[in-house]
Order: sequence, then C-alpha cells, then structure tokens
Amino acid sequence: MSWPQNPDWASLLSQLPVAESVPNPDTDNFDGDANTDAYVLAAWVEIFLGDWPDQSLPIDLMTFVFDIQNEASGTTAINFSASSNASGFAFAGQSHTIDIDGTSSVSVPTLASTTQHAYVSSSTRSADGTQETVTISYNCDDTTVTGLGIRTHYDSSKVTLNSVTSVYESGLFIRPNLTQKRDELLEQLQGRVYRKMTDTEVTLFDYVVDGYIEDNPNEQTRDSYVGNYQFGVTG
Ligand SMILES: [Ca+2]
Repeated sequence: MSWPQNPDWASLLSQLPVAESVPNPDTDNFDGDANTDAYVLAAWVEIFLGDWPDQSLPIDLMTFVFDIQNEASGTTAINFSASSNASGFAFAGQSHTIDIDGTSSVSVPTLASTTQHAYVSSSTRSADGTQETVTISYNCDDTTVTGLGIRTHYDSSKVTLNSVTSVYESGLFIRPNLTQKRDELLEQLQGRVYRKMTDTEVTLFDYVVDGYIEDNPNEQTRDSYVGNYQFGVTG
C-alpha cells in the first residue's frame, strides 16, 4: 500500500498568512486626510512571545509599486495609520509625498523613545516614469514588542497599487496583497490529500501558518499533519 505524497507544506505555508488585505476604501478616513481614499493593511503579531521583530532595527516592512495615473500631476500623499500598536508604545507614521512631476525625497525620522515609527525610506520613479516604488520601513527603540498593524493610505485618483513585494515575513499575520490568494492556495493543498479539508482543519492550518501551533511535530510518516490534529503548542 502506498501513501499519497504530502503537499509541499514548507512552500505553501509561507505563502498563506492567516488573512490578507487587498486595497480597501478609506471610508472611515483613518489617516485624517480626505484626499487619500484607499488603504492597504498589513500586520505582524507575536502575541505570545512579544519579541517582534527580534532583530536590529530599522527594517524594511514591504515595498509597494504604484502606477501613476495618466492624468495625475503635482504631488500625492502616502500616509500611515496604526490598526494596532504595541501596548505602551506610541505610533508615529511619517507621511510621505510623491512628487509626480519630479523626484520624491525621503527622510528618516528621529528615533523617539517607546515609539513605533513607520516611514517611507525609499521612493523611486521607474525609467519610463509610469511607476513609483515605495519602500516602507520600521524603527523602534525596542526590538521585542507584540507587533504592529499598519495601514498605508494613498489617493487612488493619483496612484493605484500595482504590486506588493519584499514583505517582511517574520510574525506576518495579515499580508498586504492585490488579490485574495488564500482559496487558491488551499485548493492546491486539497488536490494532494485524500479528501477535502474540513473547515476545522482549514482553521488549524491557518494557525500553523502563523506559528501558533506546530504542524504535527511527532509524525514521521504518512499524511496526518493537520488532518489528525496532532499538533503541539509552540512558544
Ligand atoms: Ca484618508
């Protein structure tokens, strides 16, 4: 008797955060700027360990490539707001200005105590002038916090989100994305096991993805994994 091959968990898990955020309408105007009508959410969480990101700072969190709208001119803002920040810490999101007609400049904020800083560290125009690539960085005087949820706001009449790259993976909980890929990834998994995963298994799978549980650490063979609920608590 032969057993089916397990899916390539190592590659699939890393692509499947608990949730994804596609561009949202900024109906609630979280950044207090009526011109920015869209935002993308990203969140990193280390609730149990409280050691995010556990490495020297600053770090780059993600890179957004914006298409500049044909009729756009002048300047347009990239703003930040916090959906959640670490207890006892202030959030300082430094607004950035894209100069559509020229070259955009960036400045690194001065590090303040017990403050989570988010800012644009690089803003460059493509050779053909149609795109602006914006890298968003993070700094804090404490490298062991519970995480950060951050919204990046922009004016969709001036720029639209073309792609998201170089997302910082450690503790990633909500991945910024253009489209929802979760269902597509789950289909890949289900095609390679005996049966369709139950809703409970899918939920467990998502917890595995975020590192809350370890996927079947004791299993040596066959296809148990999440399906057999042989998981161990990590952290
Ligand atoms: Ca707004």
